[in-house]
Amino acid sequence: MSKKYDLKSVMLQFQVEGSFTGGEPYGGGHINDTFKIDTDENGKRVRYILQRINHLVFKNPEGMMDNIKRVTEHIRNKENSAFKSPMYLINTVDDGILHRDPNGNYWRLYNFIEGAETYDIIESTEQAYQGAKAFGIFQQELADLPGDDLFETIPDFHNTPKRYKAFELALIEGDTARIEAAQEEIALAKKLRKYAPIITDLLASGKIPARVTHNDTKLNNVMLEDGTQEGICVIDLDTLMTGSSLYDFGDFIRTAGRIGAEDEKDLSQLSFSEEMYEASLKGFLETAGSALNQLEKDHLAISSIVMTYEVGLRFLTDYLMGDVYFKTSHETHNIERTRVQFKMVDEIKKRLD
Ligand code: ADP
Ligand code: GN1
Ligand code: MG
Repeated sequence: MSKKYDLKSVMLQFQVEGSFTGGEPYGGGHINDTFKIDTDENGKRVRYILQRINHLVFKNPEGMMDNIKRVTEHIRNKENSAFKSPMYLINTVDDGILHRDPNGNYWRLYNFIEGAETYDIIESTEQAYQGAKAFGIFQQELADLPGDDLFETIPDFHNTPKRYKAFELALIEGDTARIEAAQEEIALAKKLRKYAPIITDLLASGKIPARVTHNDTKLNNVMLEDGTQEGICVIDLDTLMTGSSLYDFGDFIRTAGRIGAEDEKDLSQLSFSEEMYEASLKGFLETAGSALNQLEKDHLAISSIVMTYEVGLRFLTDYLMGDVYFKTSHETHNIERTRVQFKMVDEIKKRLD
């Protein structure tokens, strides 16, 4: 991936003091192309995160970057922000926040959060507690974001009934061999349909409020400090927009409650951990909890099923459509991810009933 792009010349488009010494693909995100960049600033190594925005997914990169600028500045300007190492955008040489290269690619640059890691698979209840706490704080710190509503970077992102409709369309327009191969998963997607409208119905009835939410609160979108494991920075701000607390809690549990990988091939290796759930619930309630109404609290547990089901539907739809959305490493990657999500719906149900 790094060979495809001239990272050194892209870096020249940003206001960076040091000289470029190297860059390589970084992290396990499914959407953007992320690079770790090394620079030398008077003998000191300074690192950055350079990203090529996936503009097939984010069709209005300017609107999205406007959200990110507003939010990162809001948090950075808070006198008593709980985040030790906030992420911020580095300006381009012409004082913008987005560089468009001659091939039409959009690039942005962030400070590198040092002394911390993201985790694809949960390792301890402390991580679950700290991760959920960080996403809860993030929601708290954005509750007083001034100005208009954030730009909707992906319309109907967590509208699960619309995700179901997209799945139904994929059954008509998708790859016939893949539809044939995925009969079992298709049947499961249909069987679990009742979960789709739970959160959207609550929002539509006004019984739970719309809030500024992160909307992509997987475990590997929070940086946990080495040693203390404290959540020192929330990252991946592309889907920040109006949403529900239930989306954020549910998606965190989807990843932090799961023992095993998101694409584990051996389903018998997977389980749902009540300890991880309890630790996450504690972290989220201690922070975002004070703002939640009773109905939101009552639906926290089921939100983890809804969000796990939704992501399963999305992986399945992408598999049927020929892998056009999520990055995949092999032909059957999306169907393997689908199986994990649907198995986890079952596991969560068994434990939370
Ligand atoms: P995607 O939208 O593709 O998921 P992310 O913004 O989540 O991309 O970035 C992918 C990975 O890169 C993250 O999971 C994290 O490991 C790493 N990363 C992203 N931003 C930073 C940062 N500012 N500092 C350190 N690591 C980062
Ligand atoms: C994507 O970007 P990343 O890898 O953090 C996706 C999420 C899914 C997740 C599944 C913009 O998250 O919605 O839940 O994969 N992000 C986007 O792992 O679609
Ligand atoms: Mg990410």
